[in-house]
Amino acid sequence: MNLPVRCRVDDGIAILTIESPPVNALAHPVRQALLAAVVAAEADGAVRALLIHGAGRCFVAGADIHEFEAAPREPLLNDVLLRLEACTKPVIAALNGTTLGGGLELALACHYRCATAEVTLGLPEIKLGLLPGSGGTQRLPRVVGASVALDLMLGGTPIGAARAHELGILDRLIGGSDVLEGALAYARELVQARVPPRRLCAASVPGPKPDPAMFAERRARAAREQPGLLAPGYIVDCVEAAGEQPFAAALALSRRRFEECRVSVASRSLRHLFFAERPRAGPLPRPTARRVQRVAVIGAGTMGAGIAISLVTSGHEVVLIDPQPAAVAAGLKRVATILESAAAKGRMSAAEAAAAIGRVTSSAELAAAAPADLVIEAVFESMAVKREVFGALDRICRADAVLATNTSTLDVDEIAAATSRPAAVVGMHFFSPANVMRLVEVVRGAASAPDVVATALATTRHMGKLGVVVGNGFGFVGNRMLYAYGRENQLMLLEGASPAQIDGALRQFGMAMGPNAVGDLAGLDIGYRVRRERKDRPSDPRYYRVADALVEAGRLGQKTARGAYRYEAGSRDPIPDPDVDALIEREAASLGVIRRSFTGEEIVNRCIFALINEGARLLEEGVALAAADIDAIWCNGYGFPRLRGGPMFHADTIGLAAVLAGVEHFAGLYGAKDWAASPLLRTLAGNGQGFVEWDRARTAGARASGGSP
Ligand code: 3H9
Repeated sequence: MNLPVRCRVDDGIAILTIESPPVNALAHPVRQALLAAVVAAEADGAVRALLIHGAGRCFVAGADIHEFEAAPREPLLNDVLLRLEACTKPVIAALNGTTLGGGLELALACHYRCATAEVTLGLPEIKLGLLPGSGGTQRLPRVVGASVALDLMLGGTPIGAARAHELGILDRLIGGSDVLEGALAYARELVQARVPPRRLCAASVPGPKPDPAMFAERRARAAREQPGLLAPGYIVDCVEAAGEQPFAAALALSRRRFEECRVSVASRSLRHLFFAERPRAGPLPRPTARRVQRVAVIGAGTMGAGIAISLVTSGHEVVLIDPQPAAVAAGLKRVATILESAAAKGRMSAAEAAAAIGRVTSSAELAAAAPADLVIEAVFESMAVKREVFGALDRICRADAVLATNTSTLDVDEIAAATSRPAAVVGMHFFSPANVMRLVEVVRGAASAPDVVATALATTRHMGKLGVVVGNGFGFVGNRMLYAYGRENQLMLLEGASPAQIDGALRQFGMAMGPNAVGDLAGLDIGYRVRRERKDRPSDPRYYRVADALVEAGRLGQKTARGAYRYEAGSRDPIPDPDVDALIEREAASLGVIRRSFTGEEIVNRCIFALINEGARLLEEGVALAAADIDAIWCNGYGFPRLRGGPMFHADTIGLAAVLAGVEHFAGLYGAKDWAASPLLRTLAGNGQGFVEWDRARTAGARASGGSP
């Protein structure tokens, strides 16, 4: 049997190699094997020191996050680390790669630590709504002091080996890339010098100095900056306890606090998103993506320029194409201004900004797309215009080029049909501003070749973005759900809720912005135009009536200082406007809608249940491939609260039976046209299951049948 920890002895040094792909996470079998290997090496008379390292590109990337769904199984990592630290022979951690969370806690429990220069290490537990639960809150402050330890744990951002060496976390930096060779030499030095084991848990090693004012300030800041999470305040408590209580007592406190965080909804949600946001490996080997270096971006507006920025900052060469010379000039200027300002703010060096700017050229001719590996079209959202562009690209582009459209709602198959090579066409739906927003919906058309989809996905990843594969259909996943959510907003406006009341209730729920403020920010004319392009536009006269009336009154949103709110010059703060109330009342009266008052709970339930029900429909139809994909899309593109894990995970949290009851309640009040419960929602609720189980069953089923889910 292959044990996840291998041991060989090299001239008196026991080399323990943790080998548990892909990232050497400290799952139960790894903990068992590590404990056994330490005990055996200590007992082996031929061994004078132990050296622990990881196989592959990680030392250890932490505890196994999958295991946090259940109660911890012995041996607990805490106990393994205490046993390891108690070892009577020197134990050296040789960090060969990424060292995170429980991985760094393991290294801190070792008596000495060395690493190669390219290693990064940190305690990112906070990003999962957790605290370092295996001694990190106790051992790290003993090495770097309370303040730096709090910076590392509350920020969760890893640091490089050089900085860790400066801080004393690493005792030795190893030259070259082979950690083992350098670490063995270091271990022999330590053995020759007869250094004793150095234990951070020893009573002789003091915890950080008590500093009540500093801890109070950190606690207040943590509550302000990371509301809704238990972990930040608990991290401060545990580091404070490290200076006030014996090691064992403070360690026990940290363990209890870790457990409280582990079972919290916020941490469960963040862990769900951690996996939802990993690139989906799928059950089969992924088709190989084509190489993409040269990209043509068609359309030099805000979207085209934003896409170009993301491409050049990730090393691609871009030609920005627009038939209007003034638009090209403005697009190029926008690229340069944004990159220069990023350099001025210290987000990149001036040299990096200059190099990125140097990678973008421009043209007024579509023919400039001829050498491109990938073309991304970002022109006006009109089927006629897009078909014309794709027809021309078909004549111009290389046979192996990937042709992507950035449409947000139009039919990718219809666009592809304008070419003689629909297999080469795919959707890449960027979100605005494209240089900032991480999400890209990669739209798989009926004819899109697997390697074309893989190329779009790989390119988004290379751009540092999150690509989620979705099917073709009006609005794909994100915008189609937005229409259901927005529909309820619009209807409630007619029925008597004000824009500020609806936005306030949804912000209180955790949405980054309310739908009315979002509409004003994006421009109400955009949705207006899209609704007119929509083939299956509902015939209901109330459908987006308020938004249409605002546009028809010239209230396009922030850009005209008037939309669902009004705006003072130079300010983005929405101010409720009695003119809007009057406009809505007029529209309601003309449609015969009776107005009434709303509670915040009713507002939230109508919008969020509509969202969940539509999400379930998208799963049934196969437009969304997984509930986790929907969650990744809504948390990254639409400001859904991460601490609720996305709409589908939130549905699981409140229970699908309760969601179904809510949907049926609204169906009774407002009719089945908008509120017919999704059959999938009904089935899962009936079986007492959630969307997480549905995802799991689909993945397992696909694996068994050798297909993709
Ligand atoms: C912790 O340690 C708590 C302790 O304080 C206390 C315990 C009591 N577990 O991201 P990638 C999987 S909390 C399980 O695509 P990359 C990942 O799902 C933990 N699985 O690669 C993916 O699987 P698949 C603190 C994990 O090169 C595969 O590995 N640690 C874990 O872009 C490859 O991942 C963290 O928060 C894990 N810990 O990035 C670190 N990590 O192939 C979390 C990864 O099936 N991990 N997987 O889709 C990361 O930040 C990145 O994965 C890493 C590699 C930088 C390591």
